[in-house]
Amino acid sequence: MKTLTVFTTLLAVSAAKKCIVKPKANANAGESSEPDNVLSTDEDSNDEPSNNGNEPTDNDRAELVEKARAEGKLPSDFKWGAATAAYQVEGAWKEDGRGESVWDHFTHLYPHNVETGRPGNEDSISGNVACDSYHKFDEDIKMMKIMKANHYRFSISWSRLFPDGQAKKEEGKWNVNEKGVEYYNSVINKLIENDITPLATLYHWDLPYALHEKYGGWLDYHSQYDFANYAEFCFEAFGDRVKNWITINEPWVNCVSGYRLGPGKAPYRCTGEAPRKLANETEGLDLQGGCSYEIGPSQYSPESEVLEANRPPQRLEDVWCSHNILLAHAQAVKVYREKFQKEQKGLIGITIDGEAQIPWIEPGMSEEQKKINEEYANLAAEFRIGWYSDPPVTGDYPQSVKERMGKDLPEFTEEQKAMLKGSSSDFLGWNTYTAHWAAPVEGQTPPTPEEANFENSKRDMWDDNCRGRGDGWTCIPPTLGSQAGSSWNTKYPPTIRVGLNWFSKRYEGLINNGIVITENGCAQPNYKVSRANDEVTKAYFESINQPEYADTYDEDMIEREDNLNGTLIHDTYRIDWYKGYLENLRLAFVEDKIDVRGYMAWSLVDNYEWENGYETRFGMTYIDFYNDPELTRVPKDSLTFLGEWAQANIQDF
Ligand code: GBH
Repeated sequence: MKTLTVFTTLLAVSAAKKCIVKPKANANAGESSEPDNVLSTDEDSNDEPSNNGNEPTDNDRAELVEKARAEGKLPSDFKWGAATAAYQVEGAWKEDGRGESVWDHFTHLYPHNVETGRPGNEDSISGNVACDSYHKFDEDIKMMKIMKANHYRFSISWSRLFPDGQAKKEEGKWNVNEKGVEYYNSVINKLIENDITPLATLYHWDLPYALHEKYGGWLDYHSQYDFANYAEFCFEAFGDRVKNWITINEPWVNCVSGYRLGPGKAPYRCTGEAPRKLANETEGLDLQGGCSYEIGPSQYSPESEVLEANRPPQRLEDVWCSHNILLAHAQAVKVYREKFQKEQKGLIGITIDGEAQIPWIEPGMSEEQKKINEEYANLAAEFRIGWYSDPPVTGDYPQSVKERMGKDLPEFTEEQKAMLKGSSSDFLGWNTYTAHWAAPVEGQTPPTPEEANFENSKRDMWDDNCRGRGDGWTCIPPTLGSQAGSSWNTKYPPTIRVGLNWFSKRYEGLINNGIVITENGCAQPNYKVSRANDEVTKAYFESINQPEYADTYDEDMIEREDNLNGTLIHDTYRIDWYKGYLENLRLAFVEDKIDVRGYMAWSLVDNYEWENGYETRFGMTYIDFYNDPELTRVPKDSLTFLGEWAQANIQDF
């Protein structure tokens, strides 16, 4: 509680504040939901679907919310479940006509970019097999039951449906891979048979490789149209049963990790300062790991500037990728709104990531300095989060981002702004894990309009927990919270409450069906993560009277791959994580009156953790990827814990 008082000034949130959202009925599995104001732009207001009489009215829901708050619980229509993503769990990478995605292509081409692989074993560095959910989905459902999930968030693999990425409908028939359609139909139908509502993500980073080769993927303006066509197919084929759609998962990660920071995420473009020093930084293909120079003919912009194939990474690729992917999101929503939503009555939105920004504090710091840091925390949040969440809500980038980026920031046309505006007004998905410190960089001034560009845009602010190092990498201590099992994955439970307040205040009245936490979770601390900072972190938190956030742990918390009787199954650190985050979520709903409608734990099962491979385990279910050909699902203690938590904290559960 002590810590939270520090944030309240920043947030300026009063408990009595009106929530951003109008109430709505939740979709039950397989039933159609009646979204509130799904077509909320002014021109569209006539098209608003009418309540068919079977759904609770606004008043009913207001009552239900009030009752839940009075009892200190989440409301009975709360979306409760777990999340996964196609490439991380499905496997079957070349079965039944699936096309290659950028992840298949680049992990195979650059196996050294993935940790913990077994030399010579391609499956150990890729999602070739992963959890084999393609064949073992029934086993996954059993795990959902243990946590009492009423929702399941999964993603659809674009290249499983359209191997070359290009969906076309000719004479009423789509050029789709029917086997892929069969698979997703069976996933959706099984969920519904089990009273679990499907929450489908259309894109979780697995771009069809053919589109990368054709025009450089997200670097090209045309990607938005290919995405919208693919989305249209999905709405048409699955929308009778899927009533909750997420267009894009984490545009920041897809674009910044994929095209700038590299070689973290496919397609491993490295246009900025690379985190790991690479053997070959400037030219040619480096098969020992490193940046990819492989790219097809590409166009950056509508002006169709044709760029040469195999060109070295260019400055601002991440910025253009972000621009195009936000447009892709909006195009897909446009298709849904115009052709499907009225009849199908589902909800659609984007899922963004981003660390809530916590104003840096020091013992003895003046009130004035605290205020300055609070302001910088908001500025940093506008860069880290608002850059991606503003366009789909308000229709444009934040003013601060425009001013500081200058000409380096692409502009949306008026038409695009209109299309973007409200494109995530049904709900906003937020993946939350960690928080970052924020403060000004000492001695630096904000860039003047003449100096405004990408490089200068953040020079006077920490937008990371890495003091003065920009949006970078391994953090200089003290980290914000205890170190979980991935370099960036620190445990700081208040982040979820701080972030929910930030969104709620910023988008007041603009989001009709609340915020859904579409991911939250941790990797059990493991041998790959250095705990060198722990003492420094501990001393720091003690100095500011918040020792609980240092949360140092002993060796027995560290996961050992060879000890099945240890934390691999008895994952107390993860249980603690969920306890802390869920309590903060509950308080955000009950006390701050934030309209938060769902929580999806990441992840249902241990899975392919991208460049971190298989020994960074985020699952609530254990799988022995290397020794067990059956890939048996073994529930961890946290899975049962979550079921119990839901029972105790969600109304009428
Ligand atoms: C999610 O993203 C993904 O959606 C999911 O697929 C993944 O398995 C899961 O997390 C666990 O990793 O590079 O220091 O600037 C995680 C959100 C946000 C975490 C960006 C890493 C980068 C920190 N990510 N963050 S840094």
